[in-house]
Amino acid sequence: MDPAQGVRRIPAAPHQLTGRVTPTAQLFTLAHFGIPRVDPLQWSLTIDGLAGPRRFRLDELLARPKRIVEAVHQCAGNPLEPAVPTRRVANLRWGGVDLAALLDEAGTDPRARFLWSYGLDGGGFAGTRCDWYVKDLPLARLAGGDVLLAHELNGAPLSAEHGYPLRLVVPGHYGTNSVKWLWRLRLAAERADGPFTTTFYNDPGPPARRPVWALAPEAVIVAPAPDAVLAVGRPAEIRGWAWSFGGIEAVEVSTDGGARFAPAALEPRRGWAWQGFAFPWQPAATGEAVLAVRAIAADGSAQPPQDARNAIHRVRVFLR
Ligand SMILES: Nc1nc2c(c(=O)[nH]1)N[C@H]1C(S)=C(S)[C@@H](COP(=O)(O)O)O[C@H]1N2
Ligand SMILES: [Mo]
Repeated sequence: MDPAQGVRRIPAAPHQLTGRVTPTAQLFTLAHFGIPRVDPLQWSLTIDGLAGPRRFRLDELLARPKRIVEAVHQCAGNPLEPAVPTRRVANLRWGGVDLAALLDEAGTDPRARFLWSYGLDGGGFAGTRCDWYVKDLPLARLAGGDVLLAHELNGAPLSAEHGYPLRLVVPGHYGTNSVKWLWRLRLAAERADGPFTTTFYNDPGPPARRPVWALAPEAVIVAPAPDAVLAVGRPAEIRGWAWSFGGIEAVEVSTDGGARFAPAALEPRRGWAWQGFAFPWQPAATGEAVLAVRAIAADGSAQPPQDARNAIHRVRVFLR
């Protein structure tokens, strides 16, 4: 593994996410144990447990129909600090094999309820040890469509840091679930029992601990940038992106630090992609202003003001 320790590269802040599809150069790289270098001829994917068993070589998977899915990709943040917002997010175009179709062919046992996915990486993390990075997923999400075994990112072959030769992509779920350097899929009746499903990546109750799966409603301000200087009396626009597992129904913007909010114009939901919002604004007085934005999901859930992964994003600007 290269290097033999975790990797955390965050090349873009929210105000740099100007493109609808995030260029790969702006995409963060996160790896708990380092980056495995894989020889494609030695590599294969095993499907077992309550399915198969089947084994696929890389050339067999690459020969299958390629599905393209545009989806938000968001890191849940440090699993030791689940309430800290990090706003590591991107909107990407993945290309790969439709996993539900592949499993149908492999044949699955009706008792199966969870998909366990294994990465080639493992080691020590925060007082725990594991042979492999293992995550799990309820099969109900698989039935929801578009879960991929991805071998392309933004139209190019996956690079080593993003999971070459194959990674899971679970649109609508936090990035931690999209296992890179995938080598095994196991179907089981119960949840996986490794540290990354039982110890880390669970949000506290009440009522019960919840696995960090579905994306909570969230929005980021792209423009104006932090500490931008805007001219009083000149039209400006506050814009950015909003997303959640089930899509966003409304975005509200505040220009007084979150005291009062007003509705922004919002693009309709398109698959698993993020939705653009825009809010025209004409600053009226000189000084400072704190802009804030909150997204409201279709089920009515909204963003907490603070102390949460998806806390409201605020940006300070100067008015002259
Ligand atoms: N095998 C493996 N897969 C992994 C990880 C990892 O450490 N090992 N990190 C996860 C986390 S926490 C995130 S946020 C995403 C990051 O994907 P990216 O580096 O391609 O942006 O990969 C996920 N998949
Ligand atoms: Mo992450």
